[in-house]
Amino acid sequence: MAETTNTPVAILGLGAMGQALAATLLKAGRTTSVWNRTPGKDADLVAAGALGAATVSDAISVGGPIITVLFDHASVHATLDPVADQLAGRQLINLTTTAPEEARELARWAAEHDIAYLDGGIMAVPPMIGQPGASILYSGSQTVFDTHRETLELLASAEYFGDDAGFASTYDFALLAAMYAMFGGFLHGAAMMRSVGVPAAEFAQRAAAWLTAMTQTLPLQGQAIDAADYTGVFIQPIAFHKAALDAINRASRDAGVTLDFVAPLKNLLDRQVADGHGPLAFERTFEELH
Ligand code: FVH
Repeated sequence: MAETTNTPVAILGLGAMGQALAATLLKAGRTTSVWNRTPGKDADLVAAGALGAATVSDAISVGGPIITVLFDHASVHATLDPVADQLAGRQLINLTTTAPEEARELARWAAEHDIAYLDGGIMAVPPMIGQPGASILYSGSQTVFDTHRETLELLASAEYFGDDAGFASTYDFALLAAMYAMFGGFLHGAAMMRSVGVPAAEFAQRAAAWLTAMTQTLPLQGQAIDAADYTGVFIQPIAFHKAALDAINRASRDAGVTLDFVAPLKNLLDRQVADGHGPLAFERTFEELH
């Protein structure tokens, strides 16, 4: 049965993200109970109408879905294990960042305790919650997702990816891996530009425009990878990129910048050229990653 606008929500964990989630629910007029391990973090939320709870038991006694937004997998168990019996028959939505196998373990633990489990990967930072652009990826119990979809949409756009509780987390980490590689490349570029007196903030403007333009090629890259067809060289072949990475390495050394970010990619390209894949498209590098 779908929830009503009167369905209460319990938020366990009032770090930066938990506070943003709770504040957004309160703004939407939802009854929200809140708990945090260290007392005192609920002051602003209580002033805004939240039900401050001194214990996890008190927080979940309000009814409705329980949202955990804690530091890590271990802190979810530390918080929920002592109240597992009280959670029987309830619906748990875990927005704590957990590795896929940890999410699957939590789903098994939940099933053993008759708890319906939905896992979520938050693709947003706290100020984005409740704003356009924020998204949360979900997998696990479809019943929980369908029942509380309206509430979840208050927080961020909500998308469901099936009953494998580890799927959303895999997607989350795959997107983060792409993001971190990009951020690392940006830091490397900023270090190179500092050697010629350009401030990082100035470089950032140009890098943002360049990277935005380059991301337009991603759909084509995805198609090449899925087809495992690396003969249509729509950007440049591996040999071209190897030469570019060699030059970037030399330029970086000359600028006194370490090769920590660029060396792994250069090594992958070197290996492929040595193995005779130089004429193939850059995307063939994907095949080296398994
Ligand atoms: N903040 C962000 O930008 C990211 C965006 C993507 C998703 N993440 C994940 O969300 C989880 C919570 O993140 P957060 O930003 O709220 O994190 P903190 O501000 O560090 O707050 C952590 C809360 O966890 C509580 N906690 C820690 N250990 C335990 C424990 N053993 N038992 C019970 N609670 C615990 C901590 O409580 P306290 O230190 O105040 O007592 C905070 O409430 C996280 O998975 C991100 O990866 C956010």
